[in-house]
Amino acid sequence: MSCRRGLWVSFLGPFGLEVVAASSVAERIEWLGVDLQHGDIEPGDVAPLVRATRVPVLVRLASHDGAHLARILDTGAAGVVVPGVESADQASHLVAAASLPPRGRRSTGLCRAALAPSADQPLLLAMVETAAGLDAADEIAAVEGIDGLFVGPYDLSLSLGEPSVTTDRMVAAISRVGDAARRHGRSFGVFSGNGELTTRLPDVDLLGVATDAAALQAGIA
Ligand code: 3PY
Ligand code: MG
Repeated sequence: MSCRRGLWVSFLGPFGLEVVAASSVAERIEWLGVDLQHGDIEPGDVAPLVRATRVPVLVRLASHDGAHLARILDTGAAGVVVPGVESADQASHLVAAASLPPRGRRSTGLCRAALAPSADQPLLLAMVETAAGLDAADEIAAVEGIDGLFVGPYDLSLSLGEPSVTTDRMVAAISRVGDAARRHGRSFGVFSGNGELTTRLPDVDLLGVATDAAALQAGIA
């Protein structure tokens, strides 16, 4: 997969996404990360956002709760990004929640996902953003049904006690996660939001370039 650039959405509504789609760089935004962990978006906002855009929507969940995960997949989102995954056991629990039988125990029903073409194979991306997650990156990537590892460098820098996301140790840690993903044939993503970090990253499949809030602030400035 070549590098696909995404915008992280923490407060925009459907009209905001239409404004993004009408911007001069719209064709360079290839996916949206809708954030339920931080920011101002509630689970009930997700389906209208999915409807309002033509690009795939990856939803960052608020927790590992299986019912929460399944409800979000019911919206027809292209996938979920699960924060703070730290073990193969947690990854297996997420796979079970995200997959229909026989692989998992996700229930089927007449929901929006049943009408959407991508509904059968939503992506399950595990975030690596703690020291424990970093140590477990290889075993998480090895779990069948995990489609990719996605680094959260800001939490990871806090967990590792690093003063910024651009230190050599951070770049090495992020590369380690990328190596684990590649070893198991998984996708590799990073939220960056930092130009210097972006230039120092290894090859990534999914690059979170900026948040909507940062883009608005930069536009105002
Ligand atoms: C982090 O850097 O911790 C993130 O979760 C980015 O979204
Ligand atoms: Mg984080």
